[in-house]
Amino acid sequence: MTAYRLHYFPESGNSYKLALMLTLCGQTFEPVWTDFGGGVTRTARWRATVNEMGEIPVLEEDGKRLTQTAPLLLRLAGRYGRFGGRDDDERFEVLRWLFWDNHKLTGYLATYRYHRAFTPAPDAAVLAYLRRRIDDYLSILERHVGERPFVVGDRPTVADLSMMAYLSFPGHEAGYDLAVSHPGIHAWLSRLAGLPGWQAPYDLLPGPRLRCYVEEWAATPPPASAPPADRG
Ligand SMILES: N[C@@H](CCC(=O)N[C@@H](CS)C(=O)NCC(=O)O)C(=O)O
Repeated sequence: MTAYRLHYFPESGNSYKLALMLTLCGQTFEPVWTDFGGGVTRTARWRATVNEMGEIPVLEEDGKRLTQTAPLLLRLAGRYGRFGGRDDDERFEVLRWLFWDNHKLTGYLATYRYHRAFTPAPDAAVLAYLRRRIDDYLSILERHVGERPFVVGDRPTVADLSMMAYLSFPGHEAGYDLAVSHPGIHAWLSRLAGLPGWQAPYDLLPGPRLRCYVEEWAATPPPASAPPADRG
């Protein structure tokens, strides 16, 4: 049996992809909370000893450190015979959407959400630019999952697990109420949340959390200097 250790931080949707996949495959992992907010992944020491790419998550398999969620999800799918494609066409589709997710959906949404919710003074122009891009990607996803139950046909694959990750955090962080704005995505997320063993991100990824500025502003709006329009 493989012994897994997951280097993560709770707000990391990329970490959630692996934590959820392992959990749905009936595997346990040792959580290794990492001080991302404190900048540990930027240190030369961390990059020399944990991940030369400077990124979270890192998955250890029996002590071997591996990174990049897409190949890791595919590796786990092959190992446990779960959430992979059934034939060449499905495998091609899974890979196609994994690339799209990494480049577009997760790539922009993770950046936007982090800047919007977890930094003290986000740049309104940067937020507006990123939001326009994400709105486009969400409209693509809304159409796609509105026409089929899962990303690749009639059953969930690692493409779903990858694409759902950043959309599964509390809505106030990215500032989308998907039930209202994207009912097809909302229904697709509900189907995935119904998988046996599914858990929400912050339940699966415990430990000290980053300061969430949007949450604080929602509770007590600052009187003098208003937050950027996009973040209110
Ligand atoms: N494509 C990578 C993305 C990993 C990634 O961007 N992780 C974020 C945290 S969730 C990170 O470490 N970012 C650091 C940076 O961009 O400098 C994967 O799928 O593992």
